[in-house]
Amino acid sequence: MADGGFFGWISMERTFIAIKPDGVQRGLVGEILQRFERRGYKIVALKCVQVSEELAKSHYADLSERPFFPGLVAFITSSPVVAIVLEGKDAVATGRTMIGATNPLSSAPGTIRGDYGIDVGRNIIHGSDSVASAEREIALWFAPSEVIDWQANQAKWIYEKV
Ligand code: D4T
Repeated sequence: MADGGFFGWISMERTFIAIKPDGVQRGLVGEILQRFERRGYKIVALKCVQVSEELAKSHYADLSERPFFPGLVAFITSSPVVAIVLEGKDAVATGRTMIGATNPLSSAPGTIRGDYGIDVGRNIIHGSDSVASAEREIALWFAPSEVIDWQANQAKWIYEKV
């Protein structure tokens, strides 16, 4: 990675973020991207995707036995998703913190779900829940050539050491 990997015990990471059909339909893409950009996270991949049933089922494979799975697959394939890879220090856990709890009604105000959502089946955005999930999801959604290594000129104004 651009900066050599580790700052003490906190690592530079990549996380997979998807703005779900409800977030795209409600015109929240710019608003959501702005939060991550302003925080200091770097966009290294971004695209609009009409999700196939195959991709939806692979992405949510861990949930295939859950009663809400058919509805979840129908929802995620119903309208375009904006798929994003963000890079930065502690991107996976901090991304989840910024997104909020799975059920928007339990999400704190100031989080994305806490500010924009109500129902769990319309919770606007997905973020990887671990570094291992992020690696799996990035590989599932993006070809290697779609994920760009680039240096942000402002990095030294975000991080003490670059
Ligand atoms: P994602 O994976 O979308 O970031 O959500 P979470 O990581 O926060 O939560 P999850 O994997 O448990 O759920 C995935 C997805 O399923 C929807 N869902 C979830 C639902 O429609 N009904 C439910 O009861 C639950 C638990 C919402 C998110």
